[in-house]
Amino acid sequence: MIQDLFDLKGKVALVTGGGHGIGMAIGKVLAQAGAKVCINGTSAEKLVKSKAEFAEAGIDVFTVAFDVSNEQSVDEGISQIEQEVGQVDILVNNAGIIKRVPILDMPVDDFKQVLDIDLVGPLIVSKRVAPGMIAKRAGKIINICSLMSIYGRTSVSAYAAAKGGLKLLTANMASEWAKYNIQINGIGPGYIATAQTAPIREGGHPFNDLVMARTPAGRWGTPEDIGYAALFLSAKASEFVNGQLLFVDGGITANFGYVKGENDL
Ligand code: NAP
Ligand code: GCO
Repeated sequence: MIQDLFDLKGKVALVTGGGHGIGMAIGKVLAQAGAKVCINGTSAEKLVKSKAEFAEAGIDVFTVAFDVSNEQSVDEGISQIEQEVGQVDILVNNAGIIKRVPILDMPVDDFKQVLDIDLVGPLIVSKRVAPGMIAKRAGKIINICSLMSIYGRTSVSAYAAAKGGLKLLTANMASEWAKYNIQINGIGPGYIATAQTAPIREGGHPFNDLVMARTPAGRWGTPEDIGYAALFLSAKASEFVNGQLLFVDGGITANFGYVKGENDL
C-alpha cells in the first residue's frame, strides 16, 4: 500500500532541538507516522514543558538533554537513548542558534559558538549515531539547513557560514554513507514563524514586509510545513534521494525579484 512507504512504525527518531519550534513540529509529524520520538534540548527543565506539550497532542516522547556541540554530552545522551529506547534509525539535526550581528561587531568567540552548534553539532551527533546505522545497513539523517546555505545577507555571517557548511557536510555524508543504505539529506526552510524569527517578524519589524514581499506564497511558513518534508525524507519513499537540499520556502529561492507592488507586472 502506498501509505506503507510513509509508515515509521518500529523506528526510533531523534530530533535535536525538538523542544519547540520547527523541531517540535517535526517530532509531532514523525510520531503521528508511527515513530518512537526522542526530543533533545539544552535543559531537562525546559524539556519537562515540551514533554507536556507533546502529551497534549497525545504523543509520548522520550526527552534527553545534551549539548550537541559537546562530544561527551552527546555520547552520554545517545547512550541513554540506546539503553532506554533503542538504536536511532532517524536523526534530525535541527538544533541551532543564530546571532544577528555585523561582522565587524561580532566577537570571534561568538562566531565560533554559532559554528560549533549549527555545523559541528550535526557532525558530532551524526558521527555518534552513524555506526549503528552502518551496522544495520539502514538509516536516515536530515540536516536542517537554511536559505543562508546558499545566500548571504547582512548581519548573519556566522549563521550563513555554518549553514553553508552544513549543506556540503550533507553532501559529504551522503558520499561516504549512501553505500550502507543510509540517506542523508538537508531541508532548507524559508522564513518560518518561530521564536528564532520573532525578533524580525513581530512588532512591525520591516523585515516582515520584506519576507511578505519576497515570498511568492505570500506568507511566513509554519513549523508543520517543515515537518511534512521531514516525514518524506524519513520514510521508505525517499530511499533513492541522497545528498540533496530540499527547500521548503514558499518559492522564495525560485524568485529573483519582488512578488508584490511595482514589480508584480
Ligand atoms: P528555535 O525556536 O530557536 O529552536 C532552536 C532549538 O535548538 C531549541 O529547541 C534549542 O533548545 C535547541 N538548541 C540550541 N542550542 C542547542 C545545543 N547546543 N544543544 C542542543 N539543542 C540546542 O529555532 P527554530 O526556528 O525552531 O529553528 C530550528 C532549526 O531550523 C535551526 O537549525 C534553525 O537554524 C533552522 N531554520 C529556522 C528557520 C526559521 O525561519 N525559523 C529557517 C531556516 C532554518 P533549547 O530550547 O533547550 O534552548
Ligand atoms: C534571518 C532568519 C533566517 C532564517 C532562516 C532562513 O535572520 O535571516 O533568521 O536566517 O532563520 O535561516 O532560511
